[in-house]
Amino acid sequence: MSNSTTRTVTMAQAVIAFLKNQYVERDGAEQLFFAGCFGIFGHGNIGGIGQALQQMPEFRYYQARNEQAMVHSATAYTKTRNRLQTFACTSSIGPGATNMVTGAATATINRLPVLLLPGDMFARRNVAPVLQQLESEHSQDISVNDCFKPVSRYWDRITRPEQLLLSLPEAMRVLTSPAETGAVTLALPQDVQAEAYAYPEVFFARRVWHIPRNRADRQAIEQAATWIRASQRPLIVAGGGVIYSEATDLLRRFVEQTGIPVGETMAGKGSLRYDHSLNLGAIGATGTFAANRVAREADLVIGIGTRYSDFTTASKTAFQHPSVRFLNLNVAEFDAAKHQALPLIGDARATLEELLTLLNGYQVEPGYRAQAKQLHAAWENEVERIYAIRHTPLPSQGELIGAVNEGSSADAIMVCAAGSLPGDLHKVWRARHAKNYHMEYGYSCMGYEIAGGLGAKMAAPEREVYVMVGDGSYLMMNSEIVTSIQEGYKLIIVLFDNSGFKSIGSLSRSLGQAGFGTRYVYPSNGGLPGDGAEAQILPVDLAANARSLGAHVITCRSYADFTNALAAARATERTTVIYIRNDRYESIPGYESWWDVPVAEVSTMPQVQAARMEWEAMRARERYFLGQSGRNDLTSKAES
Ligand SMILES: Cc1ncc(C[n+]2csc(CCOP(=O)(O)OP(=O)(O)O)c2C)c(N)n1
Ligand SMILES: [Mg+2]
Repeated sequence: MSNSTTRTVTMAQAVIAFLKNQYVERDGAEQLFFAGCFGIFGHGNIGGIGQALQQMPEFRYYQARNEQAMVHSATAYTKTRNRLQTFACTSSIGPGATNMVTGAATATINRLPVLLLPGDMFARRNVAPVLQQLESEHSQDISVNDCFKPVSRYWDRITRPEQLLLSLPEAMRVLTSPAETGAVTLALPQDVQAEAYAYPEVFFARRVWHIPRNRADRQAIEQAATWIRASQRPLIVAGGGVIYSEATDLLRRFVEQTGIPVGETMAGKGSLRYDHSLNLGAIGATGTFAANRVAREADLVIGIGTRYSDFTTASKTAFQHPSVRFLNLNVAEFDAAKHQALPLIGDARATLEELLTLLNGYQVEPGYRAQAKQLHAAWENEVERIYAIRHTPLPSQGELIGAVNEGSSADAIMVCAAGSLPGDLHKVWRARHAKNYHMEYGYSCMGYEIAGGLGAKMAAPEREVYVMVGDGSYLMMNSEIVTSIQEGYKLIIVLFDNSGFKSIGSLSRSLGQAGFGTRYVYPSNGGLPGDGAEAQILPVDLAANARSLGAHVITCRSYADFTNALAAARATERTTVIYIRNDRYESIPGYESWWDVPVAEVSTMPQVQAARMEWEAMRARERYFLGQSGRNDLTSKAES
């Protein structure tokens, strides 16, 4: 094809024509990168992207109810597909666009690729201010879409049609980069979307983007092997990167050959089956006593595909060995370098493989391996205990989680994001495969649950998807129940109603604040009652709400009702909401860990003063890891 052949199309038509021909390839397997486009039309995109989607129905358009929700669906879709496929999301200008900002942050924080196409103000400006345009006195080059800059890994505004020739390839580079990926935002002025331009035909040719498995620096890998051999108590912290890189089988081999036990982060849970004898389960603030005890004494922490959030490090209190060192394997240099680690910058699977051959013949001390196995077994007993609680009159959240775990098929996906459920699920959910535990806990965004469940189901229609959601999150965003029914993607939504925030209620008590502002109850004596006070709960009927949106609803009153409902939901074709009230106070405890949430330094409330004293004691355990970094260690080796 000669470079001089052109195709005259609108800018918006060019966007869709380009996107529909983008493919990715990893390990020789090729696939389309975009599964289609979610969108809500308004004057900012209807005549542009809307018209282009209508003209090119092979790039499937999906109608969403809420722009934030559609970005969550795209995010969950790509998480389920290990970042090898995603969606574009189109919005109008103004509120439709800014509704996507929270979705963009969720995607970027979780390192998940989504392409956002918000409409923007007129580039030609003569009719400004248009409906929903934010004006500024000091610049005509500002719009609400500038809000996407900090939450996007790549951001551009297309003020001339030909800018696409440079912007779309950049967008693809970032979306398909294992290290840089996240939300990509191309703001599309509504007039320019409809403008025609003679694009070079070659621009629309099929492109296949190779997803690399970069290998870490050889010298660093050799040093890593030396560090592991020198360690007495090494511990692997498995993060989401293990799963995205499809390194789970290799991780199992690595663990079995070396005997090094594993703790799992929120995104990494499922890296190893729950019943593997060297899986210590969840690590950190919401961790198990098994992982947290081993972490406390570990002299070498091997972080694989983790960004070490404060939940993982228990706000820097998890690792207390005086000379603990970190060895981080990560595609992103930024994450690999954390805690002054010896950085292995590369793909988890490729690099672990290389490291494993260097560890031939190496095993941890038998006593250490035995201790890890014993802790694993003790933890399994604790999970059994929690699953067997039969709390009355209202069931406990732990026993209901057990019922879902045991009542769902082994290949199902469980989706969750915020509230008290993530902490409880992190501890006691038994993950049977790498996709079993789908937790959005980078942003812990209330509202992700149902929208995310839809995305997960679209990515894996052959699996049952269980959305676990609290009443607070449900109230914030339940709209995509409608989309699930429109498109025929069945969800099983398990709705736990505890009349407010169980999570923040318990956090509030731990700060000496008695649950203030965390219950869904009527005001009394001129304010909202906290815990303990007599209160009348609000007459909200969430089961009726779900029914009104078209879901099949099963209301449960007891544990027995609940297990029956789970069986009935599996036999149903339609999106089903299982509604149950559960106890606000009966909680799964913390296990020898901590999360730093500041307590008021001075207060007139005695309980707050007491909480502050406890906080100060824990705060003193927070560590800096400031020693010689692993990278410095490599240079001294070269010199000697
Ligand atoms: C969008 C958003 N707003 C606020 C928060 C802070 N927050 C975390 S959990 C929570 C309460 C969640 O309530 P619910 O869904 O009923 O779950 P429960 O705590 O009762 O288990 C709040 C307000 C958040 N994570 N996300
Ligand atoms: Mg609640």
